[in-house]
Amino acid sequence: MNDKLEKLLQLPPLASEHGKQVDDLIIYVHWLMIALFVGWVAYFVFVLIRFRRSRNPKADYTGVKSHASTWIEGLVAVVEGVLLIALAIPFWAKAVTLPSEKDSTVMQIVAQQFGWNVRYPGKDGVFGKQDMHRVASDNPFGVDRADTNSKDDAENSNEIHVVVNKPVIAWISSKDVIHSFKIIAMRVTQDAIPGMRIPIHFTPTKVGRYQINCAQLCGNGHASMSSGFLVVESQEDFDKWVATKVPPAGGGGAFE
Ligand SMILES: [Cu+2]
Repeated sequence: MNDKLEKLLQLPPLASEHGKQVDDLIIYVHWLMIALFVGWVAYFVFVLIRFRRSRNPKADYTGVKSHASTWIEGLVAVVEGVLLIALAIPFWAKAVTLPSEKDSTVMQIVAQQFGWNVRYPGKDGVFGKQDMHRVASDNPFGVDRADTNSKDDAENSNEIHVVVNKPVIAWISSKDVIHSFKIIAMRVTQDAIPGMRIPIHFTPTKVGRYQINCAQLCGNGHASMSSGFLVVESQEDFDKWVATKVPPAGGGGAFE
């Protein structure tokens, strides 16, 4: 039954571990909406016939005495309560609990008008020092290039690579206005807000190339932020790629 509704809703391809739960919640909410729609339409038709003019030439000032509507309202509230307490809240608790950094692909993402910048901590697993006064068009992360820890940090724009079946922790921020980092296939969306670093996590389950979208209208070039891509690949391919994205020593970084 759920599969049928899933086909009818034409949910986009799914490539992350938790995404099934998102889809299930969407489907359960739709079942509730279908039940409400059918109920309301049936009631509407019943009222049109039952209280038609020819049968009720004079207005009835007493009105309805039955308490059926109260019971039905109570039932709808119970179903909504179950969706919220049994599904949505535990799901949210999971969404805000980060996996261990050691077992994850960790990255920072800074959105800007109009694109996505990504930074990885490199082999040492430690991000180099950052300072907001260093933020510039060629240094969206404000990295202190002289810091030893930043020497092996990798940077790139508009293409973010991750490892298949390995959790991803991404710290989302923005350089200018509010953007929203959204990858439909991963079922993740997070606003990118200047001055805040907000972590998200997900585990990609299928190798492939997935579009990144900006889900907040952020200016003239908003639509062009869809030219960002998430590439899901093997650990081996990821290691090779990340090594090519480490700026050369003495160089100014990937954005110059
Ligand atoms: Cu944007």
